[in-house]
Amino acid sequence: MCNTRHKMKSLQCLMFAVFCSVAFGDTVVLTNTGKEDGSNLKLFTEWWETSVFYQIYPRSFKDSDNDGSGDLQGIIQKLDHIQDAGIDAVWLSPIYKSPQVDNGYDISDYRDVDEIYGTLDDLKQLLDEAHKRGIKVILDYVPNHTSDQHAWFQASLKNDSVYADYYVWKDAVIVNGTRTPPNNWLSEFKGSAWEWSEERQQYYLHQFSVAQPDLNYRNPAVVNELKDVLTYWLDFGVDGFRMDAVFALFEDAQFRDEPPSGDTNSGPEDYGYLKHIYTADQHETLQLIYDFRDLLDKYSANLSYPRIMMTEVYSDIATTMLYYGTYSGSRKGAHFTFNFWSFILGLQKGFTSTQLWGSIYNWFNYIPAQYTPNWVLGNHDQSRVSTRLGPENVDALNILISILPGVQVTYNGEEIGQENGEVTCEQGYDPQAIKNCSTFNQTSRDFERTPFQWDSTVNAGFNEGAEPWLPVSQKYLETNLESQNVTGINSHYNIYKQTLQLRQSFRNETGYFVLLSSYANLFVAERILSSNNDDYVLYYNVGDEAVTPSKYIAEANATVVIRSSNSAYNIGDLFNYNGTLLAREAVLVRLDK
Ligand SMILES: *[C@@H]1O[C@H](CO)[C@@H](O)[C@H](O)[C@H]1NC(C)=O
Ligand SMILES: *[C@@H]1O[C@H](CO)[C@@H](O)[C@H](O)[C@H]1NC(C)=O
Ligand SMILES: *[C@@H]1O[C@H](CO)[C@@H](O)[C@H](O)[C@H]1NC(C)=O
Ligand SMILES: *[C@@H]1O[C@H](CO)[C@@H](O)[C@H](O)[C@H]1NC(C)=O
Ligand SMILES: *[C@@H]1O[C@H](CO)[C@@H](O)[C@H](O)[C@H]1NC(C)=O
Ligand SMILES: *[C@@H]1O[C@H](CO)[C@@H](O)[C@H](O)[C@H]1NC(C)=O
Ligand SMILES: *[C@@H]1O[C@H](CO)[C@@H](O)[C@H](O)[C@H]1NC(C)=O
Ligand SMILES: *[C@@H]1O[C@H](CO)[C@@H](O)[C@H](O)[C@H]1NC(C)=O
Ligand SMILES: *[C@@H]1O[C@H](CO)[C@@H](O)[C@H](O)[C@H]1NC(C)=O
Ligand SMILES: CC(=O)N[C@H]1CO[C@H](CO)[C@@H](O)[C@@H]1O
Ligand SMILES: [Ca+2]
Ligand SMILES: [Ca+2]
Repeated sequence: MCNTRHKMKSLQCLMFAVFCSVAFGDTVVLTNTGKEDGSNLKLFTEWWETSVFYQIYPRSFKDSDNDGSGDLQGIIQKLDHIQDAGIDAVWLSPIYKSPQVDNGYDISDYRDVDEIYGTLDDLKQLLDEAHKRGIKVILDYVPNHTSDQHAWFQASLKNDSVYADYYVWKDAVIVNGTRTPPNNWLSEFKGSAWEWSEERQQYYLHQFSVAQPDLNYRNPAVVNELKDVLTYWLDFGVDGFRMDAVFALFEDAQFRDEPPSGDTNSGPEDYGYLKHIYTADQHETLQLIYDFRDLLDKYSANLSYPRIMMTEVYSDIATTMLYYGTYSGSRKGAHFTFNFWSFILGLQKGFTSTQLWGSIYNWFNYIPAQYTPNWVLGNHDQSRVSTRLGPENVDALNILISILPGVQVTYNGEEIGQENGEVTCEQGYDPQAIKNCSTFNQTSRDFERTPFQWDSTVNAGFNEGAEPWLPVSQKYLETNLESQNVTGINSHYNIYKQTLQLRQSFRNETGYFVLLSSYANLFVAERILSSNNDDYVLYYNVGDEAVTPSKYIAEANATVVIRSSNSAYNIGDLFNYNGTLLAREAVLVRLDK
């Protein structure tokens, strides 16, 4: 096993790692495409493979007309910030026409923009302005269901000859004279997944809220409609899609009851009560994802760069990988499927160096070599990383995911270390959470959706003073972009920006080695560029006590390139292996040759 001192090991250890099995925390050699095989380096040639994607939550980003909600013109006003940060692409959470029962995840017209956000013309302008700055634009795509206000559903209710089978309708089962749903399936929002329609005299399926009927993907007309929607937006000029909740597209054709999960925390009405073997990750769902990919590849064939898709799946890690495509690579799926495992599901506050190691290694261990890794710290459904893992870890984590190979994803606000906001149940909008105020603090996703903190003016510069749809966090005077950009040489934002700049030089690499090590509280990630042997090493003290790197690592001559905001090092300093790294301090060095 590879217990050589860090500096010595690079190449020797590479030879070793191919042959020896890896124990948690040991130095492990990886490549950009996966684990262990150093000879199998791949050049990332497509734009998205090395891009930084920035998720914008439009309603909370920037309110241009002071009506309380962020909008497309607001995003246009802030494109300079996105460019300044060094971001390559943005993806917008849903902006489609919607009754907003579920914050835009209930769509009533797939081809139009909701008036909260603006118009199709505004979106066109946003695309033009972004493209002018070299920034690509990804739209959310919500195929799991429509709004019950959607014209298709309204027609389906009436048994319209064209739309009758657009949704999943089933007859009631009469038990002892009482009407009951066709099976035991549960909604993610609690209770039966079936709702009786007096009008149609049948039940319809809704895996989410009653107002979000599931589309019937077994009807080829529905599949064609949804493919047409993709083509419509591609023609409009978007660069790709982020596909929401795709695990739930198909259900079992025989509508079999699901077995109990055995989860003792779930009551019989709770989604977790059943094991979702007939409503999630169905074989047909994967085939459809692969078909969507074919559509994108065909569409892109004559274009100067590929249009892409990314999928949102919270399945187990082996199943998640199937959304990238088959293990053999015979069929491709998403360009990438979000890695929620490494930094969201895999880590908790107080994590150890070895847990961090394992959390990253896990993704490399499962991802087939032909697919591109991706690294995600947070999103609109998760407590902000600053709050979830601690603000003192934000710089280290931003630097870390930037030097790992592949795609980097930033949720708006992570670049300034924004923490969760303060929202009461009465102010909240998260449909599941506001149903029960006594559990709102634990369940609401409103906390991570409060307005972006731009500066120290009224409402943090989100707008001109109108009451925002969700309150601006009280922490905005301490944490805002302007103060970090202007005064903070060593601020979260400047560290983020420096890291993205450095990342540019990793782009055209024919491949590189990544080494992960864990020595007590000291986490080490090393990246060696193959073109010029530039060797970058991140030393990150994950613990609460100071550590002396030379206790674990042989001395070298190394220059500090980037460091966390709690560090006493300056850029350009010689790194002192005999000195101490403070608790949560992270220092990225380049080894002198
Ligand atoms: C940050 O400051 C620089 C230099 O003054 C300026 O060019 C840039 O636009 C600022 N960025 C933001 C997001 O304010
Ligand atoms: C139907 O009614 C009979 C007689 O009351 C009872 O034994 C049986 O359990 C009932 N079946 C169900 C499914 O409730
Ligand atoms: C609509 O069609 C379904 C399936 O054919 C049928 O069961 C139902 O009774 C019809 N509803 C009405 C109101 O005609
Ligand atoms: C791409 O270009 C080729 C050659 O001009 C043409 O035959 C083909 O139809 C084009 N494909 C698409 C999807 O436009
Ligand atoms: C709300 O949550 C509390 C705590 O879990 C529970 O006791 C109560 O029954 C819930 N109320 C409703 C209406 O579901
Ligand atoms: C929710 O959190 C707020 C802020 O910490 C607190 O004031 C409130 O009492 C909490 N509500 C409940 C029901 O726990
Ligand atoms: C990477 O390669 C592409 C294509 O050869 C080139 O356009 C681009 O400028 C290169 N980027 C860097 C950072 O060298
Ligand atoms: C660091 O550089 C100095 C001056 O060039 C040299 O004498 C020394 O041996 C180097 N140390 C290491 C560990 O390479
Ligand atoms: C660091 O400590 C080692 C062992 O105590 C010593 O040999 C070395 O000279 C020290 N290096 C520096 C730069 O002080
Ligand atoms: C993973 C997930 O639940 N995705 C979306 C699918 O639809 C529901 C209901 O609209 C949304 O809440 C989810 O965000
Ligand atoms: Ca507005
Ligand atoms: Ca479905």
